[in-house]
Amino acid sequence: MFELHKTADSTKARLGTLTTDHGKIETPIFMPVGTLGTVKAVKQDELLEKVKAQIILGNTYHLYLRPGCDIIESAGGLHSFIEWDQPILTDSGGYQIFSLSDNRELSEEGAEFQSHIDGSKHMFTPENVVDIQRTLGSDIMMILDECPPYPCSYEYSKESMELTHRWEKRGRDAFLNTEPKYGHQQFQFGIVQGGTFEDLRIESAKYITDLDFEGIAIGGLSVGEPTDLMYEMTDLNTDYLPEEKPRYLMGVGKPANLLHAIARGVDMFDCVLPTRNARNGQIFTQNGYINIRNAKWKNHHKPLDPNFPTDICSKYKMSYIHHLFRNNELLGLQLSSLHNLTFYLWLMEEVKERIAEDTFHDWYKEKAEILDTKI
Ligand code: PRF
Repeated sequence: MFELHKTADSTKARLGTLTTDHGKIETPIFMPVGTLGTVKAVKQDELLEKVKAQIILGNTYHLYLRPGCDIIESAGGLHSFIEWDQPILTDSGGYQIFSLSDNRELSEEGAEFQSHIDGSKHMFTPENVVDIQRTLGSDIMMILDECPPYPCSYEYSKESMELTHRWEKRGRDAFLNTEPKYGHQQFQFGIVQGGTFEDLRIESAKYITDLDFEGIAIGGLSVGEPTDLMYEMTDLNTDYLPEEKPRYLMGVGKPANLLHAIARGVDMFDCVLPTRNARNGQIFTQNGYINIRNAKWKNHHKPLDPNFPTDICSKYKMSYIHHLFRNNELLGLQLSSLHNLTFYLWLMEEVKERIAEDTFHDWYKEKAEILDTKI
């Protein structure tokens, strides 16, 4: 399902193709987040034709709570329900239980939690999140894990990792003993944990590799640790992951973070940052990022970047976009979300070209610095 075409000369950057029944994904790739079956403020046809998204993300936790598995199943699965005929990856819910729900309780069996919507009680187990994701029908499903906070003691990180490992073994068995529901293949990715401790990260990478998932995610990072530590752990993990499997760094990140992680051997990313920050007025450009709410754009009657093919860059005056934001107009959110995602996918194309031409190494650090600068 994954074909590795190339590993760069002087970095660990890779080119690959991930093949699903809903289409091919050329890596490195960024996956827009559509938690509830919608990438906020962006229509499916725009995602496909303008953003050029190759795969989007959904969340088991949210979709299970609302609208619920019965509705999605009777609609013919998530692809059919949301009218998206391209690949979908669903996260397992482990992470969302920790970040969203009230009163969660972990046991050997699984994670019990109270819905953030109505307080009702639920239990996720390694087995039932496989069943739920079978019902959603995602092309790639994630295993149930625990993502410990940062900072976190060595003892807690170790115990948590060991629990996650036992859950991953059970989840893998459940996957191998069940069938897809809608006639298309599904893959399952494991998740490496281990906090910010080198020996645990190595142990986890080895353990998860042995379970022979179709792909492997690096979890537990970008949870508040210093950026350099995130890069260090990522670098360490990819050293212990098999070459022939796709690697997915969960919940990352800013454009600069993507470049640095790609140089360390990561193939896939997801993050709410481009859409969430778009809604706060942060717009990414080839020369750095701006905040369109800033008063300095009030009288700026020119487009932002005539060379970039989004409406926000080449069509509208910045003063107009600024005006939309100052008045909380919905069009501002739509234009900025569409732009930021288009920018992220454009950046992945730039990366792929440079890896193919062997110029990635000379380009990415300086580019990362530029992209991380406020204009
Ligand atoms: N586990 C899962 N989903 C995630 C994470 C994780 O560790 C992260 C960490 N940044 C984001 N999303 N299941």
